[in-house]
Amino acid sequence: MCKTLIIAVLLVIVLSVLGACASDSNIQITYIYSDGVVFRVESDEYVEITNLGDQPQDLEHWSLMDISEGYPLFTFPSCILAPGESIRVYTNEYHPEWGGFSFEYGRAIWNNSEPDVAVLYNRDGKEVSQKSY
Ligand SMILES: [Ca+2]
Repeated sequence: MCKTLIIAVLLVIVLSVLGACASDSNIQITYIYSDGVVFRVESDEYVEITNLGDQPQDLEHWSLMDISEGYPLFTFPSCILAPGESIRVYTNEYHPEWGGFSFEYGRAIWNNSEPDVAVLYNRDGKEVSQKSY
């Protein structure tokens, strides 16, 4: 009886830990629009992030960085990303229909000739997604 209960409790703990990990890894960088049309500053470049899982995820304190350069770094405010939903982090434009996120960076971020690598970190600073183009 007692043994069964302990096993049941352990099972619940293991499953919830696995569940937490799985939900993090379901948030992925799905597209990088690196070659913007806005002359020189390419403010219309963006990185698209999608929730590929079936649970909503709050991105508060998550961050996105161009690790090829080590900057810039964008840190998310509170934002619930619903299952199947995508948001974009623009270089220096605001598009409310895509969440309204921007690096507010005055120069192009994503190199057109030598592809950079974008990394998404969760609130614990752990890498959850990496993508080049
Ligand atoms: Ca570019």
